[in-house]
Amino acid sequence: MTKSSKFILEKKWQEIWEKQGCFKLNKNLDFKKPKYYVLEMFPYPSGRIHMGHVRNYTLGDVVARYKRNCGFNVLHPMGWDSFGLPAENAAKEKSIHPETWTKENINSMRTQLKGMGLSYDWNREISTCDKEYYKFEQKMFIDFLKLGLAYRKESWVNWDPIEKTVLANEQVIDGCGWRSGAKVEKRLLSQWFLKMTAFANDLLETLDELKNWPDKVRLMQSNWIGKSIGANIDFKIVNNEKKIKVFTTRPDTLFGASFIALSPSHPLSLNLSKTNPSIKDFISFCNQQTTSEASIEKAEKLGFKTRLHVSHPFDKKKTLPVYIANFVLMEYGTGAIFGCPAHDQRDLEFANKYSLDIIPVVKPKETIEKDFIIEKVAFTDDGVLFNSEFLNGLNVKDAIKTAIKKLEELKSGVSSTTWRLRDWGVSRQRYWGCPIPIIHCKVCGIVPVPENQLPVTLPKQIDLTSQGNPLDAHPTWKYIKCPKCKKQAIRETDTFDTFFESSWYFLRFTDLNKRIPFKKEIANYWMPVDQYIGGIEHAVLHLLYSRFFTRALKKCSYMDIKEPFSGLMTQGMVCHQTYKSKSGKWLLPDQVSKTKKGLIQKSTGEEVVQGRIEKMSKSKKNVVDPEIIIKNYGADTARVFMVSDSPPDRDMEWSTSGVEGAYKFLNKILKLAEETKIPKNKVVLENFDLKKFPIIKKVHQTINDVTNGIERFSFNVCIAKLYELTAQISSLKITQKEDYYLKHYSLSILSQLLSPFAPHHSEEIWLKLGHKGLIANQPWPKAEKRFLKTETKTIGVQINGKLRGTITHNLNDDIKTIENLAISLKTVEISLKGLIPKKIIVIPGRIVNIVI
Ligand code: ANZ
Ligand code: ZN
Repeated sequence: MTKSSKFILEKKWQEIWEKQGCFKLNKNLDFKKPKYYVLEMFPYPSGRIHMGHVRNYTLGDVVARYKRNCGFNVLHPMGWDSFGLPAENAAKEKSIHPETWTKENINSMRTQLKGMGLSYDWNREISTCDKEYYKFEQKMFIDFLKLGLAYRKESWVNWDPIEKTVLANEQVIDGCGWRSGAKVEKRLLSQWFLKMTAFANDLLETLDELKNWPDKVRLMQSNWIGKSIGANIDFKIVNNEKKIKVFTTRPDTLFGASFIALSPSHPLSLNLSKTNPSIKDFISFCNQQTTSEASIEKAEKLGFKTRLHVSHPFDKKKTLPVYIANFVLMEYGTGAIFGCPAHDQRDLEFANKYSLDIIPVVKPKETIEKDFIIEKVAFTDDGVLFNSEFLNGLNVKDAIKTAIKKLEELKSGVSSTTWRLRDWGVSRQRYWGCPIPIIHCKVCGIVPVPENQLPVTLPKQIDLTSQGNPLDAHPTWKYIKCPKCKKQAIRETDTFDTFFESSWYFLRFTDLNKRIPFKKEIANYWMPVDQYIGGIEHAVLHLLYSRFFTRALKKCSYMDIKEPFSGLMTQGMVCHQTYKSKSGKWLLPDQVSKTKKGLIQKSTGEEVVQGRIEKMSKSKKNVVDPEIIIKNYGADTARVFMVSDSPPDRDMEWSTSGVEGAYKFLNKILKLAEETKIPKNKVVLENFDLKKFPIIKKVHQTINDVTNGIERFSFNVCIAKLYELTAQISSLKITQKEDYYLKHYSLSILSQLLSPFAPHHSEEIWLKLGHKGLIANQPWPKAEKRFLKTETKTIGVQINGKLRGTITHNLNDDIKTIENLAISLKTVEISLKGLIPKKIIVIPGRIVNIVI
């Protein structure tokens, strides 16, 4: 098959699907049928699709097509995350309106996506910059405001000096803006916040229930939410009635305390600065640092010694000096700490710099007291308490409990929990975003825009070259009459963080109602998303915001589901070979040629260094344009190769030989179908002697393997199994009429199993084999047990890595069956002593490990 005819073949099927409305959800959907919601993270309309998109959407499409064939009502939509800074930048560079730029990009990307043969219901396409979309989130914000889930506060914010806007903590990576890479500064601004912390505990605890999420993402979210259990302790200021409240996770180390440190933004620091210019200078110096924890961790620990002292809660004779220190954050705990240099690395660095006492109070069990000296490295492990009166001899855990009890008796402290999670600052000083529906009135204060005046839309005319916030600089837009007192007032000129739009788009897809964001019953039916697929870079940003948002919407009675995504797959990167010239410049593959002497640069003849295989990126010149691949080889080739190389969650290497391989494979099946005669009569499988016709077993084994493979996201295994079946079919010898029948039968099943991966070719084969109707509409083939090989294997069962017995299982048993076999072993039962295992790891045919 020539390359251009491949293009025509694929186009033909895309048109047929579209004409028949194959993937359009029925208006009168049967809600009694089981549902399956497959969603890929929607793209930012940058202009062209890249290989990361191709991988992402192929993965989703395999699942969506498969689930449709299995009889589910499948929701598989696509849309555009279309607000954001690049549109403003393009507007500045090319003098084109952000809206025009965005719409043009959407149009070309939609065409590209359609060329991939993805089974989307294009009737449900949404674009978040469309007022028919964002009008609903303006209403949501007002509802949040009513319930106290949105509020305004003046706070220190992360300021990105290149993007000239505020960034949320989640958007600061290693002290730099997540998009611009600029060093982030601190600024005091009045901002809108969403009360993420209201759900901190639930966001943390429900992570355990998200069994179909990667462990690493759950761990990242759990760290991000950061629950810390400890105590708040009051230190009384000497010669003063006031107290300083500190938060600590280590009240057991109180006898090792040698100083108190306040955050530069602590009210007491600010108070002291009023009468002390040196303190004032020190505080403003600290404010030039960024607010991100990572950079504070790395920066030199600096302090300013005040004249204040506090008394020790357990030892009234002892007093501690009070410092103001740059490493204490106002936003965490109480904004003040007690320093225990022996057992905290930061405190130790601080103590060494300012010659403060280092008093060890916890030592390793075996070490003798006088041999235990702390100089440069703090001791932070568990051990035995000493130097600590009533705590002596206890381990850390017990000492913490005892210390808290004592503090509570003395009324000097209480147990307390602190969270690392902050509320989400959503104000951005940008034009191309959703306007925040608020009016500031001198008389009435903050007034939400009345519902009948929604949506607040952006002014078409805008000068984006002005400094600062473009909406604020607009000559007329912000002036408006106050809806309450009718006096002159001003609109909020900030727009929402664009993560606002992506925090609920999956709900909008369930029902594109004109009047309301979605009908409750319909959202309840479709939600949660059964399989969400996207990049790991969103592990805390988008995924946490969405988890918050659904909870907030539930609280406002929009629907009844709190977790948005029950299954999550984070796909790996698409990588490719890189080349470098002798002088170290990146080279395009086209600039390199292979000679006997090795690789040389075509233009200069100079030697070329073969670089590493790296993530495709423009800067490294190793990008392959999907459009060219699709033009030359067809979309099915790209799709098959995308999944055949490695499991979806791993990085994969793009290679020309791999693409060629997929291309040949598809052509081979097509050719097999062309040569196959369509049998006249139906033959009954039961009548075949399996020994004489081993292909029957192979077909059913393959149905079983591919089905399990898709369910487990082992798409690469599916493709390998399809290769095997193809090889076996093509080696069939046709000697009797049964052979005709069996070849036709096996190819028909093969094309069905292939159809989620290579839908166009499968339709063509299905047609060539004389079947009626679209393959996309066929029920998924069922493996008949009696044809499956019942090979068994004996494997070891371990508890915490120790062998406790063996079991024998059928190779086609599912994980649950093997698990049950393992835990019902007598020896295992005895060792478990009634405990419920934390985790059971089953590798069929290899091993079972029970973790307790
Ligand atoms: C005394 C102490 C002794 C501490 C010791 C640690 C070890 P996590 O686990 O992250 O919650 N801390 C408290 N508030 C702070 C703030 N606003 N800025 C910077 N540091 C702060 O950490 C809790 C510990 O971090 C607290 O326990 C406190 O130092 C410090 F041997 O108190 B600790
Ligand atoms: Zn007013």
